[in-house]
Amino acid sequence: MGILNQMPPYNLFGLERQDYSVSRIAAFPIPYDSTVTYRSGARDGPAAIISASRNLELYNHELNFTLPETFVFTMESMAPDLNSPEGMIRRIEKEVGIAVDDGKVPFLIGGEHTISLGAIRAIASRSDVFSILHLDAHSDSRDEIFGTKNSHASIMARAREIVQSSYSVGIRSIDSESMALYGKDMLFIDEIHRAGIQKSAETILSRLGKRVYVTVDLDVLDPSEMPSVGTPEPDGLHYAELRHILSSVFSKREIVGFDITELCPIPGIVAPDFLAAKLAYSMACDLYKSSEPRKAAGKTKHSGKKKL
Ligand SMILES: [Mn+2]
Repeated sequence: MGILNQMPPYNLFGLERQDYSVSRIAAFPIPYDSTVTYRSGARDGPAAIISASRNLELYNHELNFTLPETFVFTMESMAPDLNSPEGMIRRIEKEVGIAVDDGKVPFLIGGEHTISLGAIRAIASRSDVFSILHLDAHSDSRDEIFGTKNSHASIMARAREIVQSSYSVGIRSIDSESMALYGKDMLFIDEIHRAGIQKSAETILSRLGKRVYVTVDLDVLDPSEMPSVGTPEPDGLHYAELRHILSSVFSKREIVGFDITELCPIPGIVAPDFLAAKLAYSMACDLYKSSEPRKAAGKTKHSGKKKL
């Protein structure tokens, strides 16, 4: 029994009712940042997003509806595997796989970008083909860096080995080798500036299959709006532009999973944390609007309180 005047519960969006069995989105907070190459601290990202999200209105003014309380279920934070990035990716793949088997759409809250690979593997091993929409300032296409093939700088190199199509958007930092190999599968920030956001969103849709995994590295945004990232790059997308792209993709494609990564909170500067929380909320609302909640598929394996 709780007290009468209590703060919203500690989960994504501070939802009063949490019921895994009827939820559509399984949100996985993953406080992991072992392979970052510059400023660390993305391990604090999930807590900052959840804290900020508890202070958001559940009424969505943009879409004129209120997100149902049970649509999103927040899992317990996943413990990091400090042994190796590969071990961490395997752990994420296993946990996310259980949720996918239960008919959930996984939503990873990072944490560094490496975590996406666990979800991409889990979904790929269970389902038909899907495309990856990769929103990022960096191409993340290094085959290897600092002795590992599984770092936040290599996630798209690994993802391309798994899925048949991917499209990277907002790119403005890339090495010449990756440019030669994969440049054709990228929409660079200067191209977006020239074409405008509406036309760019159409181009993005034309490059994606029917089913899409969406991965957001927050450094795709301009550092003036999103300074709280490990490796900021000038001249990024504005929040409204990112929202335009995401709402167009969520409304016109089947979303098999999505993530928000690389929030690296700066003490005392909370606006970026709220931006990330609002982005998470908007994506959850987009998913609700675009698909009738499916019936929970058969038996439920995750208790929702599972400890590793
Ligand atoms: Mn990046």
